[in-house]
Amino acid sequence: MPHLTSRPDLSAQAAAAHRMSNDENRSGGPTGPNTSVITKVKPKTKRPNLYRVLILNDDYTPMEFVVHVLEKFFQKDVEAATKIMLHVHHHGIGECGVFTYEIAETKVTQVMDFARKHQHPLQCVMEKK
Ligand code: TYC
Repeated sequence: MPHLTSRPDLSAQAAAAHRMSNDENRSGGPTGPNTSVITKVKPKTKRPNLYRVLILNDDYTPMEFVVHVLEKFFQKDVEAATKIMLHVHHHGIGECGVFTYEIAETKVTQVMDFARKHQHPLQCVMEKK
């Protein structure tokens, strides 16, 4: 239902201009300079850049170790982890997850440190999506 007011229905900007043209709403007050500022609110939510974290196949890292890595650092259950591990075993590379830059970087470091600690050559990298 249209609301009843003293002025006709104006767009938001026209309404702002109308308000600012009133003496009591001018920027300098009733005696100040007759200037108006019309601001437009712009929605500014930005989507973050996303990065894939990938593991690479090699001939030496035990399959069970890779499954363990996927469970420990990527919250995969045994079934999902095994599927990813076998994909990497057969295709050479595979995705562990997609993250913002800092999280992806942390995952890569955690996996590389863990592999090194256990003396496995497992490689983990990130790439921008
Ligand atoms: N190819 C390894 C093997 O036969 C298993 C493996 C899978 C290693 C995935 C790394 O990212 C990897 N033991």
